[in-house]
Amino acid sequence: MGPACPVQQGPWLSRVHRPRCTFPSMARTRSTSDRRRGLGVSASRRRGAKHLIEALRPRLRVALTTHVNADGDGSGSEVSLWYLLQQVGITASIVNPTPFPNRYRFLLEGIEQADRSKDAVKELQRADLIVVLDIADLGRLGHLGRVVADAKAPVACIDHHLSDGTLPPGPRLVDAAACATGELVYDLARVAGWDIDRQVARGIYVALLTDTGGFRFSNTSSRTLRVASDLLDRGLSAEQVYHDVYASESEGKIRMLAEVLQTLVVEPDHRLAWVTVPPGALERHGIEADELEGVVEFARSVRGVTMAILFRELANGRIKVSFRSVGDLDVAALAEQFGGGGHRRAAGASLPGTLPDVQDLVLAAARSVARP
Ligand SMILES: [Mn+2]
Repeated sequence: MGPACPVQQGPWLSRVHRPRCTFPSMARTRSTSDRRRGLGVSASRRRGAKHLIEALRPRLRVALTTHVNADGDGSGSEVSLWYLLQQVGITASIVNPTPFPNRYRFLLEGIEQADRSKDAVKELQRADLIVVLDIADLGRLGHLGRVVADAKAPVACIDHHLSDGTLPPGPRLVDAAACATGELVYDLARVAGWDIDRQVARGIYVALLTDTGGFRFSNTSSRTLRVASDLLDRGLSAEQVYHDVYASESEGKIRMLAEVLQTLVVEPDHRLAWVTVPPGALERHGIEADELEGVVEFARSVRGVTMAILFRELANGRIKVSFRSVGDLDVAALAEQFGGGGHRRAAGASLPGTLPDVQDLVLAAARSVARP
C-alpha cells in the first residue's frame, strides 16, 4: 500500500510526537491536563484514531470525500484534515460528489488546488487510502458511491451519524456522541500529536459552529464549547468566522428565502410546519443548493411546532425532503421509511415522483408520527 518509504512508521510518527512525548511523564502530564480541562479523548475514539494514524505514511495518496451537497461539517472537516496531513508529508486531495460549496470556499483560500472534485473518479481509483467524512453510507456519495465501493484502497471513515454504514472496510473513527465530524478530527489531531494551527482550527470551528446551528442545537455539549474555546485560543476570530459563514449571503439567497417563506404551511393540530422551494427558484435567483442550508429552521422556529419539513425538486427529477424536529421526535426513523436517514432531530431523504405526490405521501406519514 503506497510508495515505499525509507522512514518506517515508528520514527516518522514519533518525529511528530517527540517534542511533547519523549518522556512518558510528559505525555502523562499532557493527558492529565487534557482531562482536567475536559478535553480528554475517550478510549474508543482513541482506538479509532490510532487505527487511522497507523494507516498513514508520508507521500501516501489520500483522497478525502464527503456527502453530496457538503455542509459546513463535511467541508470544514475535509479542509482541516487536509492541513493536518500536510504536516506529516501527505498532500491529500479533496474529491466531492458535488462541487465544493460556495459558502465554504473561503476555507480553500490559498489551497484551491486541494479541491480535485473535477477528477474525483480518477483520484479515488488511484488513491492508497480513502477517507470518507461525515457519512458512513455509500448511498450519500452520489455517483462516487460505486467508485468508492470498487476502489482498491481501504476506506477509512470519520463520522458521527447513527448508522452501521455500508462502506468497504478500513479504519473507523465513528462516534454518534460527537457533535460534529469536526470534533472527531480534533480528537484525531490530539491523539496523533499533530499541531492544530489557525488553519486547522478554523475548519474544525466551522464544522462545530454549523452542525450545532451556531452552538444552539441539542448536540451542543459542554465539551463542544470546550473544544471551541481551545480553537479560539489558537488565534481564531469568532466574529470573522461568523462573518465568513453567515453574513456573506448573496442577494439571490435572501430573495429566494423570501419566496420559500411565502410557501409556509403550519398545521397546529399536528404541530407540523412545512415549506417548499418553488420549482426553478434556485436557477431564477442564481444560487446553489447549499445556500438552502438553514432555511428549514424558519419553519421549525414557529412556536408550538415539533416537526418541520422542506421540499425541493432535484435536478434529477427526484424530490429532496429535509426533516427537522424539536424535543424527542425521531425524524431519522421517519426519513428511513423513505430510504433516507440522518440524526434524530435532523434527517433527509430523496424520493421519486412529482412534488405534489411526494408531499401527500410524506405529510401523511409525518402527521401520523407527530404528537399533538
Ligand atoms: Mn455532521
